[in-house]
Amino acid sequence: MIIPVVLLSSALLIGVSGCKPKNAGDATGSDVASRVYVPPGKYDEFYNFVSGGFSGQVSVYGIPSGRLLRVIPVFSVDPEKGWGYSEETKPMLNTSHGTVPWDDQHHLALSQTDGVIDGRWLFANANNTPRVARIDLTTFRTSEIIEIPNTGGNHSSPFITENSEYVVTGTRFSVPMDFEPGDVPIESYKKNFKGTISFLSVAPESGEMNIAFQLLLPGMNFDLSHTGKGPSSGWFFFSCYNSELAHTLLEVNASKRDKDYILAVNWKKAEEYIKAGKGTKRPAKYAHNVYDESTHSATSTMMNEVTVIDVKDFPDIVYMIPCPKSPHGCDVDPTGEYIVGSGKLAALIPVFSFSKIQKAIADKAFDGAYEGIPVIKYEAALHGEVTKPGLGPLHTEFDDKGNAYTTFFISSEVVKWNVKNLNVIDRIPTYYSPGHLCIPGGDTKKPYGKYLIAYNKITKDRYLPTGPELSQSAQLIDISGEKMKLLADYPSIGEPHYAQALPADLIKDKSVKIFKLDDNNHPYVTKGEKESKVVREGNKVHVYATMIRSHFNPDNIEGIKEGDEVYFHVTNLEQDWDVPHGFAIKGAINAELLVMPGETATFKWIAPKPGIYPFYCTDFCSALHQEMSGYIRVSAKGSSVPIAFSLGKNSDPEAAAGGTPTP
Ligand code: RUQ
Ligand code: CUA
Repeated sequence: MIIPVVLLSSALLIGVSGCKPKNAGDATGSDVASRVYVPPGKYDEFYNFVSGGFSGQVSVYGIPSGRLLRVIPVFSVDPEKGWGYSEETKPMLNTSHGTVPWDDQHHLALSQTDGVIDGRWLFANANNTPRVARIDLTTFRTSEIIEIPNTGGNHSSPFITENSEYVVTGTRFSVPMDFEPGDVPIESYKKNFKGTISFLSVAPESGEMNIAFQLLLPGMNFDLSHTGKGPSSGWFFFSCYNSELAHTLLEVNASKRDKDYILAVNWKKAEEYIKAGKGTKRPAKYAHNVYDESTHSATSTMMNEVTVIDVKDFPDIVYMIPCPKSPHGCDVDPTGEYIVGSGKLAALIPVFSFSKIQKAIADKAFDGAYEGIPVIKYEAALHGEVTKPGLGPLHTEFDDKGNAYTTFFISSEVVKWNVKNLNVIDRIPTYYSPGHLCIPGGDTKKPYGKYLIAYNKITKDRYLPTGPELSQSAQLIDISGEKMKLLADYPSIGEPHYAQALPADLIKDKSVKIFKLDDNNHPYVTKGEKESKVVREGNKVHVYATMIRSHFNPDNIEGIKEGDEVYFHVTNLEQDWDVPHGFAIKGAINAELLVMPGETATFKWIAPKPGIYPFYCTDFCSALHQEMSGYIRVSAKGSSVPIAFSLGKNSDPEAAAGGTPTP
């Protein structure tokens, strides 16, 4: 999140280090306790998918209990699950810069059909090295990652259209385009730096993404976005700051103007131009990584071209709407008529009307142009302003009763207001300084207006101290009545920004329990213990191993030589839910692998100096889990020890008696 330092320090003064608000969020009433109580053995009502910020991952919580159900590895390597450590998953983190093992994950978008969450996929952005990931909600795994060229800081991303036609991303940093020289003076910003918005098509069946086209725009910073719906279907709205086009001390230089803009994009129009062949193909280098559930393996393909439309040449695609003071959140209400812009430094919230925007365009009610893009008159687009709502509005979500809920970073609260009459209805303090908030379905046509979760940036005194670093905090708020009610606090992983949630019933029965061994098309699968083997190919050794409660086959391996490249292809033969096996070798410069039932994963090991190396299963899989282990013998480079592998074979009596090892 981008909050000027000045603001942050005033937030500390107002909300945090100063006086604690009265009624310091004491949610101990029995009524409150029963609202979040999920009895043992019972399921939560909602899945809540929460961005991990600088952890690069996505975490999944149950609502209302606040129980952490899973952390899905996405952009960061995860030794717990072997993500980015197995040969099969390494390609997922490939980029045009090589392997990037980390990112900063801010926003999430659930796939939609007709503006309603359909429970198929979850899209996630990487802010630092621009990428978008698609997570499959049957496996809770990352299935695809695509890099976005011509972009610096993929913040305004990913936002999805009503029928998941496109996932849209906007660049935070404007930069020289990849197809132009990049070695230019930073001072030439105005001339050489450009912004882009990218449209990633989503294949209706497979969900596979492709960069359909990019719009070339002035070098502003694109912050956040939301899709139109209903009447505004076919449009997109982006908040933009730094219309000053500053390239240094943005805290001051990008906050000079009274108003920045919301960019309204007619994406249907843009699509028409693309279909009519009006786009220009430009060279670009970006990775497209896809995980195949049939081979349990990912491939990374380097793409080399992208289609670009310069909006200067097609002026009816984009319009600017003035929006006070560095807009951040840009949120569209469930009816699709109202667009809320949240100026981080503004003392009011402007709400724009889609029909007024359309009328203004038809009437040419423009206030000149910004870098060639028509600027609609503020009043002509405005539905109205929420006055004195709070300080530092950031993000807005909606319920199913015509209300909006906005987070206020500086005054540290969530404010409920009516979208039509713009009256403030209620406010509730948060602890402290919320960024995003989430209402299940709260950015779709169909919000489930029962709970609201605020994601707070500052935790201070909410939990037992844990040294200088405190975890971020989520707060669950009951929004079923007129007044909001605080129900619970719970710590969160990384730094949550946006989150999405859906009713558990929508996906819980589709959750994959095992991978069918019969359908395993991994090139190195071992489908039964009898097929286990060790094969030498020059200095490469392939170990075809199986895992089943509670042994590996083979569990004694000899004939490996120092410097050999050894690939342990381990197949988990189990066909039972919740029986993964792990694999780890002493001294290996790698994480463990965690292999799901029916799956094959590969552990690469450069055989170290001669000796005996134990390996074992890391996941407590049975009463005899501790017995699930084995030995690898590594011999000197020139040794003549033949490849040998076995399970349960009795030892050679002499060697067993401690005799000298065979040379
Ligand atoms: S943006 S709150 Cu990415 Cu608001 Cu974080
Ligand atoms: Cu397999 Cu423990």
